Amino acid sequence: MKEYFENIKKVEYEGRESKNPFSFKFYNPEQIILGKKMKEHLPFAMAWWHNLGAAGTDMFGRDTADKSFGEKIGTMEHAKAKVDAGFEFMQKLGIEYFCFHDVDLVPEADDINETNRRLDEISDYILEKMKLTGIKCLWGTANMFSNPRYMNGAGSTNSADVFCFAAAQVKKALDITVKLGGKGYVFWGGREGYETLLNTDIGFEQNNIARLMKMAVEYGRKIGFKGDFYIEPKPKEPMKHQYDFDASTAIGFLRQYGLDKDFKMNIEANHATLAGHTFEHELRISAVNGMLGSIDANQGDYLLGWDTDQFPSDVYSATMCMYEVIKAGGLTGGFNFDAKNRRASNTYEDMFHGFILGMDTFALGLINAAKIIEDGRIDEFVGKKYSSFNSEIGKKILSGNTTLEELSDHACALKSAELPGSGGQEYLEGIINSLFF
Ligand code: XUL
Ligand code: CO
Repeated sequence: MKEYFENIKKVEYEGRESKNPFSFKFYNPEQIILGKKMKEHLPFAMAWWHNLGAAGTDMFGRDTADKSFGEKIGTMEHAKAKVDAGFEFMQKLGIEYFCFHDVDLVPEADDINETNRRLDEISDYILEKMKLTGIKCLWGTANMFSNPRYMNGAGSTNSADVFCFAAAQVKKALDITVKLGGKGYVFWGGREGYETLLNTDIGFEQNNIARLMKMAVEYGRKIGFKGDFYIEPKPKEPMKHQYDFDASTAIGFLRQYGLDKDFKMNIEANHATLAGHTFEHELRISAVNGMLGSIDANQGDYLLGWDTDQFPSDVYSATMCMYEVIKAGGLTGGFNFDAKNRRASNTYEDMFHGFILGMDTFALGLINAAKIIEDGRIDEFVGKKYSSFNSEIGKKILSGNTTLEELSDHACALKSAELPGSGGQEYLEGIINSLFF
């Protein structure tokens, strides 16, 4: 069997003092944190599209990296070489999951019947590799944004025929996801939105998106899909306005159409920041609604206004993420590195550096989040902050066993209210720093 990354051996944990660039400094899969192995806290996944596909093309220039893996791009030989290279890559890093779009796996043909045939062929091949290696599928999805037919949307398109193509792609992507034992199925509405209201019927479009999702749930359950459907919110890009703007919007949409029992959120860090939120805000909103499913782990650049999909290096952000995940009792999904190397990081070695950086960043995030939880002062502060609701009147409010009149009488008897107590932000931020450094 051909070895693609022959200069790189299996990447092992060597500790923070190690100068070996192909070692983990913090990710120690077997290390126990809060009673669980690090690798159980952190089910990492490789995104097929970025790692095996993206080769550095941007709006101003063509590929800088070679992702041909020795075959002609656009052929089934190349599709198979990607499988071989991808599994070697995951094995060398100890990554146990992958995520895919349908057309990441095979070149799309002009005739959808031929694309579907190719998907059958490649998924047989992938299944063999999965059996040999124990590597699993985290989630699958259909790319309903690249093909020009989706220029006016997929579920939100104005064309009934195009809507059927979207349905056909979802059906096939579900077939393949189930065949590969995927834990989840993602809807990311890249073109489900609008550029101008002058040509858009929002109500019509949203009803149709919900119809497509409903049929996906019905079909998925019929063919034995037991996992979660996910919406991956994003406010914009490629569209000016996307309907799944953020977690709150997406959750409201799911509830409106009765889809909330089958769907959860797949929260992507860089999408959160594009929506004007922190990553942890989106995670918290999902968690309090019982819909925190999976994570696309990456980061943006605060000086740029688009989705840069960088490998996570911000330990503070990763810590806040892991704090939310642990508090929520873990994910049903995992941590998919929806991240790509910078255009100038164009070597095979850089592919490994990206993942080593991301995995070490999340390991540090996990270690730090455990420190915050074990320390207990943040929890204690928050507990005290709301403690007035343990009083007689507070308990009445919480139980719903009161009226506006009674509460008004309470206020009038007090005549004026004391200030509700310091928010203590600087004190709490100081605790975080003292735990980290
Ligand atoms: C795009 C994005 C997608 C989804 C899957 O911003 O994040 O790759 O993760 O379609
Ligand atoms: Co994503």
